[in-house]
Amino acid sequence: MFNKVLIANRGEIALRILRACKEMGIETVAVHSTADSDAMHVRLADQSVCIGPPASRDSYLNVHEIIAACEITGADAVHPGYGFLSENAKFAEILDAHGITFIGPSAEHINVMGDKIMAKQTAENLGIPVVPGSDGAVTELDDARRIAADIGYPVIIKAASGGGGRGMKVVNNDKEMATALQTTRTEAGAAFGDDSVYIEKYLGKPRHIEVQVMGDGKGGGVHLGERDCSLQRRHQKVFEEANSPAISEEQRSKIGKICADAVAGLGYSGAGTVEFLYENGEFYFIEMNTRLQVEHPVTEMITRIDLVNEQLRVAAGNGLSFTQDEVRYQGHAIECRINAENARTFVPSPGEINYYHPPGGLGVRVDSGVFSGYKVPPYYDSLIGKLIVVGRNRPECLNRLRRALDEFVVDGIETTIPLFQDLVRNEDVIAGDYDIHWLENYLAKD
Ligand code: MV4
Repeated sequence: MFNKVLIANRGEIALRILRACKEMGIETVAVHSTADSDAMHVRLADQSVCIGPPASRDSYLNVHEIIAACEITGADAVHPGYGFLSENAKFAEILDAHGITFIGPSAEHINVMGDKIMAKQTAENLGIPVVPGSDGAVTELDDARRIAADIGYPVIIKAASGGGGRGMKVVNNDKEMATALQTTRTEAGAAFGDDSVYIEKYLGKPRHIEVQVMGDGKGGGVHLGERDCSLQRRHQKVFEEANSPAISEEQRSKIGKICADAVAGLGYSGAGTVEFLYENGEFYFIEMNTRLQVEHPVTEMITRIDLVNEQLRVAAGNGLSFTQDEVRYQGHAIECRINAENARTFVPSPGEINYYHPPGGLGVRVDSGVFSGYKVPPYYDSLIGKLIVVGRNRPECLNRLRRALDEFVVDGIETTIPLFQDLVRNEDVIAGDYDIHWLENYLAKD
């Protein structure tokens, strides 16, 4: 196992990684910007190194400073968390060249999944069901029209280097195709330096369901069931649950096995998420994320498996601590992302939290680095914590979540807590009856 892990991230995920390291007897190094000197994970780490000014590109994205911090402290591995350098293949390569372990998959797997055309072709070759569409990139209008006629309108044009909702356009008929193809390609070229686009059948009312996978680094792969992340706004997830209220046990093991076999077939190492759109009982692959995700705790709460611990084991060459047969789903878990934002407008609300009191009790987990007196800096995304609640079943989980939200006090700034207090009393949410457009329609109503 590693002696010392450098945590190349901030906020709640830095603390999450630090906790796993401490439980495993691994020393920790926090790197931080000047805006995060008083952060909880910096205080709790064995060592800390200031790597630059507040702007991410000068600190959390500054590869040279991070490598220097590894060398100064003698860290033998880096955990990138999510965001920042977590899906940067170059970073993984540079660490490797310095003899430092990147806690994540190989640079090659990061690269393949970063290109959405390659990712889809790879997924299809591995037997994962994909959205019907073009076989690779489309450049010619004639080809685009022929493919659209084949699969039927509406279709969606997506940038190969996009993902997460960037660089997409829905096309409703042949007349719209010419301008849509042109503008998506131009915009993709400008935004990503790559104007490759591909075409898919547009699914109108899908759910967003993702399967948690892990490669053991020795050619084996497992899955840990799915998460339903359909409740989102502007491609930012807001509320996630495991398991999905829409998926049966048979569907879970069927799609799970397909993903686990694919991970094994790839020789993939570490944690990953296979993202699907789910409509009319069918799964359609859209993307694969090659990192730990924000919403990983809902999977942890129902499987009781520490995903960060497993990432560290795999990266150190020790394999997983469990087999597929040992994965059991117990109860139901829901996560609410607590953002420093107005609960209706989502306008950021940085500043000092003058009083903080998190909820507790049976089945309640709060992953957050904030405390009374903490100042939320204005430079980074506004996630300040996550409330994760587990119950023996979904109704019990929702009852517990209602009571936990009512206990939660964050004074001095605005947060998304009031939105969740409304959502957990909404009949569609209670029934689990929602798709990827539900939250935006709900917010547009008043
Ligand atoms: C789609 C789609 C409908 N049909 N692809 C948006 C983010 C990126 N991961 C893929 N996205 C979508 N791809 C087809 N063929 C609708 C979306 C989409 C979406 C997907 C997941 C979660 C939220 C979403 C919100 C709007 C659109």
